[in-house]
Order: sequence, then C-alpha cells, then structure tokens
Amino acid sequence: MENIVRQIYDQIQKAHQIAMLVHTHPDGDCLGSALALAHILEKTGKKVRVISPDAIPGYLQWMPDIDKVLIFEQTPRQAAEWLEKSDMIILIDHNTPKRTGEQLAKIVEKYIGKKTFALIDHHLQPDPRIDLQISDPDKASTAELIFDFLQQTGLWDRYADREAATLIYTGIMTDTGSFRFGKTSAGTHHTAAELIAKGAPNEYIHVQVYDTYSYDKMQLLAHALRHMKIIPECGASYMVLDRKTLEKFHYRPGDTEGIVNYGISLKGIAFTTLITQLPDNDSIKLSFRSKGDFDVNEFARKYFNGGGHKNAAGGRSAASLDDTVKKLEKAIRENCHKIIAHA
Ligand SMILES: [Mn+2]
Repeated sequence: MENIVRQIYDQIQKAHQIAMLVHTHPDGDCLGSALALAHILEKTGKKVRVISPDAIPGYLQWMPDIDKVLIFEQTPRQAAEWLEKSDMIILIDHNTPKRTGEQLAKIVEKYIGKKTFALIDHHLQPDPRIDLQISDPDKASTAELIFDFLQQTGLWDRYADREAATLIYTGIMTDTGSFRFGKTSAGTHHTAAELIAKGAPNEYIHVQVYDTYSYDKMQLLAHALRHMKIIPECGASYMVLDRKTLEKFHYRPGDTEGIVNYGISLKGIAFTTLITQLPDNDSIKLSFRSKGDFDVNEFARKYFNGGGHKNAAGGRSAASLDDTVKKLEKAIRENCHKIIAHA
C-alpha cells in the first residue's frame, strides 16, 4: 500500500462520521467517485454522506445511492449539520474547498486545521492547506484514483458490488469522453474491464448518460451548433447560450452538458469555448476544450479566473455577455499562433 493511501485509510478508520464533498455543477466523475467510496465505507459500518453544493443533473439521477446525496442549495441546514458532526472531510474531484461554491466553501474552510481533511483528485494545483492528498493530474478521472484506493486498501476485494462498480464506471466513462480523451490509458481499460466483470452494466450506463436527451435539450444543442462562431485562421470556435435562449428551451441543470465538445469536433479546430449565461446566476460560465498541447487550464487561469486540465477547463466572467465575448475573441487572437499549431 502506498504511504499516502495508508495515511488516509488510517484516518478513515478512526473517523466516526465522514463528509464527502463534490464540486459545483456536479458531474459523473465527482458523483460516481464520491458515491462509490461512500457506498463501500458504509458497508464497513461508517457514517458517510456525500454533499453536493447544488442540484444533480437529470442525466445522472439514475445513479445508485443518488437519493442519499445532501444537496446544500436545497437543504443547507442538514448539510451544515452533517459537516459539523463529521470528524473527517474528504474533497473528491476538486482541488480546493473554493470549488464547492461561495457559501458552502465558507462553512468548509472554518474547519481547516480543526478537522481531518483529505483530497482525492486529478486537477492541477491542489490546495496546500490540505495535508492528506492523493492528487494525480495524469489520471483521466478521479474515479480511477478511487478504484486504486479501494484496491490498495483491500476494500475492493472485500466489499465490491454491482453498485460500486456502476458508480466508478460512470465516473471513468464520463471523464474520458467514453474512453477517447488523451489520458485514457491501458490502466483505464483494465479498470473498466474489472468493473464490468463486477457487474457494471456498461451499455445501460451509456444509454442513461448519453441517450436520454429531452426534446428541449436537443433543441438547445441544435441552437448552439447553428450559431457556432468559427475563427478559422486561429483554429478556434465558440458558442454562446444566453439567458433568453436557455429560458426558451426550459433550461434545467445538465442541459448544456457535452455541448462544448462539439466545438472541437470540427476539422481544423483545436480550441473551443462554450459561454453560458445561466438564468439563476450573475456571473457567466465558460467551458474550454482543446486538442493536442494547447493548454486550456493555463488559458482559463490567465483570462477567466478558472482552471482545470490541459484539454478541459472552466472559468467565470463577471462582465456583461457582450464584453465577455469580446474578451474571449481578444484572448483567442493573442493565442492564435499557439492554437493553430495544434489544429
Ligand atoms: Mn474529474
């Protein structure tokens, strides 16, 4: 067993109650990872809850144990009480408590130095205030780190079941874009094979996640594609979904999921952005994707107060929608040569 795995497992064994946190706008990887670990730790007799800052998107509501997630936005007092009574807080698939949103982060940060904190994640630059870290940016998903953790501690051999396998498979599948993004490795496929052997219904999971569009969601995608802007000389594209459009198609959390990936599906395009003006939010959300070595984590940090991975990152803008688009176009021009080199 790796030393850090042993240290985190020791703390888990000592803890009576554990809170596991996922990031805002939760996705298949953070939820699959956190729920799988919670599922198995519950079998060992631990009191564990997964806390999400905000709502579970529709395409993940079929997941095992999803109804056990405490949603801070909906039941803030219950979530805060669980945190207060926990002796250990584990951050899953995010690198700092800040990724849990302003209000929840404020509560969590109070406990740094007072409760035991651990982090299991694959994003760059983990928060140095957290002592116990399993952080591996070379992994395609956090779910693979969770699998390795369970295997090294022997928990997988003792407690693995169909539910845990399904949850971990969902995390890997969604974060690797169905096993096609750059960091998908032989190890990723070995893990997937073990999960299917343990009962993960792989075809069912694909259908639940990808083939359950509502008519509105499909129309929203069509709108985004029809209005996609291309800057061919820089190998860049972008799409904008303003508040009015989202309202027209009765936006629900998760409806914009995956749209950004179409922006780099074009030949000759190595960088794309989806700008979303969420109805319930003042700031504007940006999602970035790239092919090859154009680093969108760096781009998101430099221009849009965000970050993530080399080929997938996110950011925010407090400016108006028009000014955000102008700022993006200017940033694309500044990076034109770097982007086109990978197109
Ligand atoms: Mn992830």
